[in-house]
Amino acid sequence: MKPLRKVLIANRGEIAVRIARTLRDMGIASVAVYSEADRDALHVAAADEAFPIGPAPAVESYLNVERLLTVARKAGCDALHPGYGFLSESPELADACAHAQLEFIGPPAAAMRRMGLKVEAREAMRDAGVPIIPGGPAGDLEDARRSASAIGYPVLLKPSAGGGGKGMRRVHSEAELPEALERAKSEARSAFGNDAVYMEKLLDGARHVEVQLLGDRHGNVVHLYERDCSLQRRHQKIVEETPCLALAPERVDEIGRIAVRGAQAIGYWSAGTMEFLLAPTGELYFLEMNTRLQVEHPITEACTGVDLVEEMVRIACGEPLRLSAPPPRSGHAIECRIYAEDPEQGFLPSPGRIDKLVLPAGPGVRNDEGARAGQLIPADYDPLVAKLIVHGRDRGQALRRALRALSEYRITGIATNVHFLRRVLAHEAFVEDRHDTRFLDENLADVLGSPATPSAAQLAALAALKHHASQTSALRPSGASAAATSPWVLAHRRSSWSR
Ligand code: MV4
Repeated sequence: MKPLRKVLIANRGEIAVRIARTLRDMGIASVAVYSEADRDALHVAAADEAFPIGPAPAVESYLNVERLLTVARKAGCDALHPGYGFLSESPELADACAHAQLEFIGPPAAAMRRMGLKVEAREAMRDAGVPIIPGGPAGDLEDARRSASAIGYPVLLKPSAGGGGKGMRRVHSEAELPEALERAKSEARSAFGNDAVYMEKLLDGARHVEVQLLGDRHGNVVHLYERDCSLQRRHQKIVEETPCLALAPERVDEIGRIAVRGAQAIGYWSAGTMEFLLAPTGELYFLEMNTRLQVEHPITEACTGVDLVEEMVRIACGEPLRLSAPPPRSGHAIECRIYAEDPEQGFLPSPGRIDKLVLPAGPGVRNDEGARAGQLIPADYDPLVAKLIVHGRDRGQALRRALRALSEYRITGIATNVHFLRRVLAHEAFVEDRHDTRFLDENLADVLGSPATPSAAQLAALAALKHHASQTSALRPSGASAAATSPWVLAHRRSSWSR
């Protein structure tokens, strides 16, 4: 167990800044890398040293394993943290680090390989007793027909090498199958360089619930509860929260135990996330496993007090987990992703130089920002500028703090989605916790036209959310909608009764 002295951060933006902060907390030196587009970036200033790695296009810089390893050698690093995105789920990078005598601050390459192939991942999880969505092969039309008649329409064709929702295709009847299969294969080929697809039963109206895992190199795995990431737009997460109020506490224990069992079955270590679909019927099914630190990890940190990056570093050093069971958690946390994009123009990315940048502060507010005033937001990368993480004693307080914090941002020079986020959080479907994964895509016009400041009635409802929300999750049957017991609805009823 040798302590680390210097870590290469193989990433950029807010996650590189966030990793640098924990390394400094731990007394470990940090080394940033930057492309030509990122010379004045905040992550360069946040690290102790910084080295250029090439031109703006990611393939010539942040995705270039050789250049990263050259910098690591030159700077005398003894470990590498990949962050998320870029090379974070590349088993080749993990192998290359091993060859270069660099600790990879992430999971074993074999687990990354296995979870990257979706059919293999399904089989491994099924064998471990993790519930998977009914499905089957769809290698050719014959296979696909047979699978579909076994599981029943509607079905979903999914790319075997993909993930994250890209290239999925719904099929409602056998008549649609031949064309859908051809299209799914050609999309898979162009998106992932591999035309293999498989089939699953289509589950509609589901919520996206994921479980945070931590494992060490000695076979111990614990979970740190769930996150609800149902609020998405075109497979891009926008708002995440924990706990998931649609899951009663005993279901949280159940899904946590299932996720731990799945991770142990593949010899997992480091931080990882198991994604599940929570069907309207209350059934939970494995979707995929993300073998990296996730964008939304800070909400788990807010409720558990665990620094996940610190734990990843200790695990990479070979230390045993400090937790033998999930730690106690408290309150409710919400994350909002601040993007450089213009919701009024179809969410067109809005790169450019940030002129003014004022971040929110005050009770329960954490900023994980990736930029500062005067900095260029390059067009070459993901337009995530910052993350707002709020924590409150319950969902009502967290939601009120999120709305207050969003109103404190002053960002000029680029367009952002801050105002859109206020509309989303103030929308009654979100306040009442009635949204599913299709909510934004199906109600975008409504959300774009709705007020960004809650009405007097909604404010009263938000005040009434108080302790109520965390209690209803225990009382409500699993999977049942919150609407009937929603404090927002109750507040309305109360006010009309009292008149
Ligand atoms: C599904 C599904 C419905 N039925 N699979 C999208 C991302 C990828 N991880 C899997 N995804 C889905 N798989 C079956 N059989 C619906 C989705 C889905 C989704 C899942 C999680 C979060 C947001 C989503 C948005 C649209 C569709």
